[in-house]
Amino acid sequence: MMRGTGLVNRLAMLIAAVGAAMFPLAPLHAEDGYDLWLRHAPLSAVDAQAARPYLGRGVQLLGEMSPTVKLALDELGQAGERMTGLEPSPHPALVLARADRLESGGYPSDPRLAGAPPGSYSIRAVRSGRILITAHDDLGLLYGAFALIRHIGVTGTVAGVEAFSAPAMPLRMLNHWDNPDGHVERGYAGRSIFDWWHLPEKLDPRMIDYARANASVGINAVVVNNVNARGFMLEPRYIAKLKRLADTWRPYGIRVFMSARFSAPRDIGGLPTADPLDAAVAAWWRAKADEIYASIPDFGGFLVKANSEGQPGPQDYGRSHADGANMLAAALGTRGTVIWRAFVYKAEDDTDRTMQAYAEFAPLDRQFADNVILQIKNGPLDFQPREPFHPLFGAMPKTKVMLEAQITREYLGQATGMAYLAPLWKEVLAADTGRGGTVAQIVAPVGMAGVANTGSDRNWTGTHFDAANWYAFGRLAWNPALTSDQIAREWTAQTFTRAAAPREAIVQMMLGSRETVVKYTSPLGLAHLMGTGHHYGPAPWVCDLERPDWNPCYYHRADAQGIGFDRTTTGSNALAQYAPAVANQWADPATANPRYLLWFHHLPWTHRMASGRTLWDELVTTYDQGVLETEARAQGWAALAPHIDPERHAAVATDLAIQRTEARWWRNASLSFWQSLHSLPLPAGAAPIPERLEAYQARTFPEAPGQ
Ligand code: GCV
Repeated sequence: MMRGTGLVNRLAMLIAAVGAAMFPLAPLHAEDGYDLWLRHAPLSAVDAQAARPYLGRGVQLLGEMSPTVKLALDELGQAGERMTGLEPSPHPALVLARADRLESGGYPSDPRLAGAPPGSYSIRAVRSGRILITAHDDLGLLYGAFALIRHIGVTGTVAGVEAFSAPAMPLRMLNHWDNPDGHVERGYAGRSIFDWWHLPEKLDPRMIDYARANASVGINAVVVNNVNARGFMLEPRYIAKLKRLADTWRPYGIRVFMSARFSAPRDIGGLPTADPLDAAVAAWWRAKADEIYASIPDFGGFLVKANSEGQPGPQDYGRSHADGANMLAAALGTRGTVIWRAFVYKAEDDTDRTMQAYAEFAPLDRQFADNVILQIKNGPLDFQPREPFHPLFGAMPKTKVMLEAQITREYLGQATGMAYLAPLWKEVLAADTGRGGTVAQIVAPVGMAGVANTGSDRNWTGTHFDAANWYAFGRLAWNPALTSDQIAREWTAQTFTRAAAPREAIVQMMLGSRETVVKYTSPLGLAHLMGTGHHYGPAPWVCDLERPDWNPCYYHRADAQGIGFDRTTTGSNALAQYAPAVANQWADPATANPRYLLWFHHLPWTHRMASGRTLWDELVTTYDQGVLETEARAQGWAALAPHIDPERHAAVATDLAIQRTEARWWRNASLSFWQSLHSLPLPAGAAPIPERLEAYQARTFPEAPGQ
């Protein structure tokens, strides 16, 4: 029998603790998840009385009423009604004050606000039990209101609410891979939330709830369409649709951006070329930008995927990425920003795919215009369950760079089970590049983008727990120093329960959940082992796709003797793209962190690991731990039934049961394939593989979503 992992043991203890905890006092009714973390669950009678003066509609305002301030007041009103269930207090004690109006109310200024970035706010306790929310701008007041609501929502009380908070990054952005026909590329939560067909006349109320959710965690920019863009979305009818969204979201502090297809001047402009150095092309983009700004004065700019996976780009005309980006940047001028993606790799280039973006872009440092941002995925491959950080971070000190993370779980189980991604993003943000700071420090002057996981499903994200990833993305973009635990605790208290024992049990389940997925899909630094096209399920055997670097076998390089991609000096030498101090940490398989072992090294199956096991036995053990952890999580959740409303409890139980099945499938199919190469036996005590390899290979999923 497998021994329980630390996580499994912790979960077992928590199950026992939850079982012993008191049953909730209030009856739990079915909830569908639509309200996300903004459901404002009722406070206890005592807490409601205490919170009443600080929530509700009687807030004192020092400053002009504006659409954004009105939203802040409405949010406080709504939160007050739902959390306290009481009429507004006859003695309200909350003051919302623009910093320039504090004096008129006789309140002291807050020096921390001087020079603070837009959206910053302070919350202070002032005379006679009052709470004062101050900001330089209206958006700061809205963010401050959400912060107060969050604090009460999480803790049940206003005590300890004092805070000063400033966003760490100016751009906190969602990238939607939503197509105009409603299909979402890599979307697992139904159809697109954007109803392009009925816009601009008809506005789905979801567009308001979406903006509320974003603003509540500080997200301030949205790219509404897929980076695999359609040219026609730049036509006037789409600009009118976009304007409706921009007008709706403006009071929430959200700027709209569009993905632009580089060949648009040809596709819809009637020009024979899209060459960025062609004067007519530049003029076309300039006119297009003018047209957009005439409708949307605060339009954010264009996101561009160029010369990547078949998308058009400047290289089609022998020009560089900088030529392409700068031409678009000139069209926008000081009005907006071009966000240019660094996700490029070529079929005809047989260099290690993970090295191509660095090779392409690092020499272009200094060549990009001021209003160009290079958007770099967290790792050099493609949003795998685990990758080392992208070597471009820190390698382009003269270029504005931002981080691109994926909230939708393309490679982490899609919308089944649980995979809380804050630990993944924290791992990248905290990585020391050895070239001027951590990834967080390098991107902080610019920002972070997350590929959205929203869809038309009633709960927005397919599974209830995927909403935690949306929430965590926003919170980390606001403050990358927050810990994964803190964020999970906040989200859980607001989404499920404030009661300590069940809340902690849920937090523990969340914290290890991404690692569990790593263990049963891509242990010890393996990557890109998933099914072709839909990227669902295991397919390490695939080796016949037209492009070598689309094949799992390209990445694992397994044969009878060993497994892993040699990226040291004896192999592709991708290590050389990192700062020497970083490369040195990973260069020696004996000392490299096992989490990146097979990413950087090709090793014999018999390689002795630090644990004393052979590499093969270690792989089996890790897959098995992953399986065991999915089982422990399902059991842990079952024990929470008394504390969670039945509708959401049942939905999550189903998700976790699916994940348990998928974990076994990944384990069995992968081990079966590795074993077919080397014929080594499973270590003693490991469960036999129930089916033949051919049976796993024969599974097909033409209906899998998100392709
Ligand atoms: C939008 C991966 C995904 C593609 C995605 C691409 C990208 O390859 O599978 O669906 O395309 O990344 O980030 O551009």
